[in-house]
Amino acid sequence: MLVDEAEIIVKAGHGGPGRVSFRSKKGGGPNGGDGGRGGDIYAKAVTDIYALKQFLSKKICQAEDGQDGGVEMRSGANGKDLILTMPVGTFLTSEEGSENELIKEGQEFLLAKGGLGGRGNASFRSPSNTTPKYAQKGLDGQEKHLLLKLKLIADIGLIGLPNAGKSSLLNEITNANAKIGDYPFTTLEPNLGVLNGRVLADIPGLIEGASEGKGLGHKFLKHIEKVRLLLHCISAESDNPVRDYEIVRTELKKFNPELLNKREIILLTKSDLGEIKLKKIGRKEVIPVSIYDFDSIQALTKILSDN
Ligand SMILES: Nc1nc2c(ncn2[C@@H]2O[C@H](COP(=O)(O)OP(=O)(O)OP(=O)(O)O)[C@@H](O)[C@H]2O)c(=O)[nH]1
Ligand SMILES: [Mg+2]
Repeated sequence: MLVDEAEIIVKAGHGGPGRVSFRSKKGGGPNGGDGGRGGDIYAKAVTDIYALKQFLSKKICQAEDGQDGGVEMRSGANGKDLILTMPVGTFLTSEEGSENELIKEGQEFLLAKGGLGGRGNASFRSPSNTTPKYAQKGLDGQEKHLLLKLKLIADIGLIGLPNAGKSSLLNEITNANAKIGDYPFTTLEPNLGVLNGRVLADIPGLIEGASEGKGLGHKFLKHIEKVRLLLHCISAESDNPVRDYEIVRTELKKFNPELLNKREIILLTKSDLGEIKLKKIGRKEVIPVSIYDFDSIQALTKILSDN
């Protein structure tokens, strides 16, 4: 199951308290060491698109606290940092409104800073007070409430009504092994495939009223907000392909009008099933394609490799 949203609380480590202690010999000066720093929490981008799954069972992510300061001026150990892996394409929003995005594999950034350790009594020694009897406590680590949203960074997005043959095409032209069904809403979560280094995303079919929550709704359109090319699939079985096209365009517009400005290639899928009369929609060419027509699949592969 692809988890594309999660809410977590990150708690960086608390700083360890400084120590109050004195050398054992009579009149010995203060020798309490400083507490260790609390561990920081970082986000790190990985290519595993399933990485957000870990947060289903891990809502509170806590880094280690710093250790207490020791005697003989020994500092407490710093708390270990915690690195949370998240897929490339994750958007992070904090409750206070700060935003961040993981765009490249290996990228890291700080989510929550660990608290400073407290100073031990040795560090408060001064000519006017040679036997300080106090030490600092150590500071709280930062705590943040974060919303994580995965926007898959696909290059090409397959869109269309349910049952238009999107997943079948994805399986034909990429290494994907998406589920196919002769009924609407076979695809319940996005499928990804790769063609010559380009990532294709196949999302669940859209229907009229998706913006009001019908069908699987708009939830998945965020995955294609960043693609540079849309492959709009219309089934040759349809009584009214132009209307099918417009239904989907309307839903795109309601989600984000900028989606309409993306380059698109219109495909008339399942072209083996009907006589192909539709050549254009507006000024846009319509390309017939069938998973049973090898030449048409090859032609499509070529078009996508050139685009
Ligand atoms: N004859 C023929 N049937 C096809 C072709 N492509 C897909 N189909 C059939 O059409 C049906 C729907 O295919 P899918 O690929 O699951 O369609 P989809 O658009 O992904 O559907 P959703 O995930 O529900 O949105 C299946 O029964 C496929 O076997 C084609 O080129 N020719
Ligand atoms: Mg599908």
